[in-house]
Amino acid sequence: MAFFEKIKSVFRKTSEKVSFSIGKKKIDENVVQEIEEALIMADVGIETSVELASKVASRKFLKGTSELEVQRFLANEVCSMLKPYEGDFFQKNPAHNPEIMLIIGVNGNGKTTTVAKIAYVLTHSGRRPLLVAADTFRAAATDQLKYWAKKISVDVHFGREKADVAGLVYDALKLALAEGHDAVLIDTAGRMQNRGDLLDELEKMKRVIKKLNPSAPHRTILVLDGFTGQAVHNQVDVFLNRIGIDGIIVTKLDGTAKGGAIIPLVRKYCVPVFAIGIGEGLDDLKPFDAKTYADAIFGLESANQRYDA
Ligand SMILES: Nc1nc2c(ncn2[C@@H]2O[C@H](COP(=O)(O)OP(=O)(O)O)[C@@H](O)[C@H]2O)c(=O)[nH]1
Ligand SMILES: [Mg+2]
Repeated sequence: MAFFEKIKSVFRKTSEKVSFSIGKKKIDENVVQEIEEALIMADVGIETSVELASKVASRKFLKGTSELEVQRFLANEVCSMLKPYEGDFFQKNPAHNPEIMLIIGVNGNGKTTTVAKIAYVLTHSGRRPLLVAADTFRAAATDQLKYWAKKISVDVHFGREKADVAGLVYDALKLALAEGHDAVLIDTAGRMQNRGDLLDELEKMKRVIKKLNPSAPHRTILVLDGFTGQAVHNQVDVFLNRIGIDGIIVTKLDGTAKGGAIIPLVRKYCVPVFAIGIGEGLDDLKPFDAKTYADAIFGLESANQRYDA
């Protein structure tokens, strides 16, 4: 399946919600209202939905305008809203050697899987990542990362269950330097927003990283679950305020009907979307492309560029 077809099917449930019908009507207040409600249903958020609907109202479409034309108009608007937040995530900055990435987020959001997917992409461009199992909370978490490391033939550094993670990360960074890894991907425990001690631990980990490399972590990545919808804002608030984040990765977009939630999220927090997760496989992490995303949530055809290259 061509890549865009896949993305379009990933967002099918969202695009079904976003749909509206004009028929032979002209685009009057009722149609605008319908568009606004459809956007809200797809988790685009009230403010952005109202804004988009009012753009349709003030555009003064002629009688006989088709749904398709209005969808194209909306997709273009969404694309320009999101364009500034396309991350250059997979670009290597030569000044960062090794490039240290800290992967954080609530339990079950997809951190460990995402670490494996990032490592997979990096190895394909000839890089040598070291995975760090800094979720020592449960032994199973380390096993999960070891499983992926083996599968993609990359090194993994781990410790005992309940081991002090700051010490573990310190050792891992030393090892990465000694063995010439050009990327270090640190997988962390699911820090529930109300678990102050876990957030303290994460802050401590960051301090240790900075001690060894003041410019690191180069990418603190918050992993979010595409099924969470609007409630995701609470998670971003906590991690942004306590830890700081450089960008987000939204996982599990395959199958969710809440795919619109990315729009109000990035507009509110002004954080880039480094990548999106569209499945459980290693190859299911893709760079975020505003046009592809905007076209897909409106169910439009799109010929793209960043992916097809
Ligand atoms: N469908 C789908 N499942 C995903 C995606 N990313 C992660 N998962 C699944 O979500 C579950 C939790 O993932 P995990 O990486 O263990 O989350 P963690 O607790 O944050 O480390 C696992 O069953 C993953 O296979 C994705 O993009 N799509
Ligand atoms: Mg995990």
